[in-house]
Amino acid sequence: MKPIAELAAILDDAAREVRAVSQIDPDNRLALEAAYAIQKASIGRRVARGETRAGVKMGFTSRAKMVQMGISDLIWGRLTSGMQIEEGGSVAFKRFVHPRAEPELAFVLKKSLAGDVTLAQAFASIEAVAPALEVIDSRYQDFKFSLTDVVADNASSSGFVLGPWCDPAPDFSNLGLTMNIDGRVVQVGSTAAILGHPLRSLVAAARLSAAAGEPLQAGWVVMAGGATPAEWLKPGSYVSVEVERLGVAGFHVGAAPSAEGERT
Ligand code: OOG
Ligand code: MG
Repeated sequence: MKPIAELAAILDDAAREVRAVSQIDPDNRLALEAAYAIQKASIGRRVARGETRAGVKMGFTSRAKMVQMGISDLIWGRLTSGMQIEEGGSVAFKRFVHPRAEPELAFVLKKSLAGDVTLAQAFASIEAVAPALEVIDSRYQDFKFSLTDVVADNASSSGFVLGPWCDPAPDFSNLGLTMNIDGRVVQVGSTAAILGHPLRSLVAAARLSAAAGEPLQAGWVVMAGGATPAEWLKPGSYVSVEVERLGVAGFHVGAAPSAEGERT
């Protein structure tokens, strides 16, 4: 196996240069700790280029996602400022290799949260909740990976869109949601699909990120995980999620470059 820094560079370069690479550990030979070390080193490269840490994303917190990708272990990844897509804004299709979007719920924290916390402690750390979309864009060819591959690849994280921040007090454990592409409903689900209650995803984020020496901070965003399977994105589409009572988050995917010049 190549050194961790080298594997991190392969994945980081693939993301920057928008090209897919071969799986680095198709047979799951790496220790999970080594895969997270690669992830950490690849995010370190982004931070060294001026991005700042924005929070944490959780992966495979719903059955729908586990089934779609064939992996049933909870994973986490690191969010940076460079991954945020402005709500209602536009992102160029050419930034991605083979992007998919999925509807999520996001939290923003008002205080740090670390270790083995209770649901009540997790709840008390939340400043607000928002409807959210995640754009995942695996750096691996054909979007195919082993558990250690996807961990090393920062859980396929590529972009996130945050809708309006809402008071967390009203129960958000079972809110109906739809994902829409160009006005067509493409997925229907509920926030309850996320570990039975999205707060459990925050509890897991607190434990896993503290164990990695990076406890959740006040002001950080935590993406709870996809509530439904992800959908492929096409150039020129408008993608949105609507969560009952919380509202809508959406973004445009820029059109593909054309002969007349590039539009984003
Ligand atoms: C891995 C990331 C999973 C989620 O919300 O479950 C994830 C992938 O599906 O490529 O982000
Ligand atoms: Mg996700």
